[in-house]
Amino acid sequence: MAVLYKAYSSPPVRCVMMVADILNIKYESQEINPLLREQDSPEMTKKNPMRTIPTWEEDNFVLGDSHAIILYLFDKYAKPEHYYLYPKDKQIRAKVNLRLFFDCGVLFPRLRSVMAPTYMGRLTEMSNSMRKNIDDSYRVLEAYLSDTVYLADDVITLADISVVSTLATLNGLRPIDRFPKLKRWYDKMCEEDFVKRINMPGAQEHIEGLLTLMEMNKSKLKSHI
Ligand SMILES: N[C@@H](CCC(=O)N[C@@H](CS)C(=O)NCC(=O)O)C(=O)O
Repeated sequence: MAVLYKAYSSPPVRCVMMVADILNIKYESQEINPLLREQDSPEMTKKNPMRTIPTWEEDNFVLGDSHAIILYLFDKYAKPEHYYLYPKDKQIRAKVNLRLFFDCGVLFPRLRSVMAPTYMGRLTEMSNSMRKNIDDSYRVLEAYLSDTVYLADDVITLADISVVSTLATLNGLRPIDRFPKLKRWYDKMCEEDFVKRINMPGAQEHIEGLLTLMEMNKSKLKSHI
């Protein structure tokens, strides 16, 4: 059986879990604690040299990066009733790809730039430049929602599932309220059963964890003055 190396609070892990749920894929979970850097063990480094979760292992084949994983899962497991997730139309598919690259290359790294110093005990609150960078990426998503109900099409695609996993944490740190189309899209996504069941509890855990660590960092840094 396939194995997903995961921590439930991780946005890209939640993305893979949602796609696996929609495609009805059974897998075993192997918990990895990124705070203890369990992803750095020699065994995990061999499996995924990027040393990140999610990591997917199946039949001696190992894949890192949620975006690569969900495309693989779609290729391998999607049945005709799932084809809407990654439409055959070349231009819509290109739009899905663009949004996936945006999440991978821009949106998630902006969240990660808050996560990493928080975990390292250095961040007590988000800086202005962090807030500005996050707002800039919200502006891009707002523009992507100009012509379609969802991010790449009028139906949910892999792009929406990828972005909602990152956004659910970001929204708890920097609310999207000033971006009306994004807010409408997010509220609609939050009505989906798989988002309610899989994404939101993990996101809540992630937000609370980050805010608690920021508070702890404040007291720790104060006591060093
Ligand atoms: N682009 C990657 C990002 C994965 C990632 O950075 N995951 C975090 C947890 S949310 C992680 O493993 N961080 C450990 C590290 O970067 O050292 C993906 O989509 O899977």
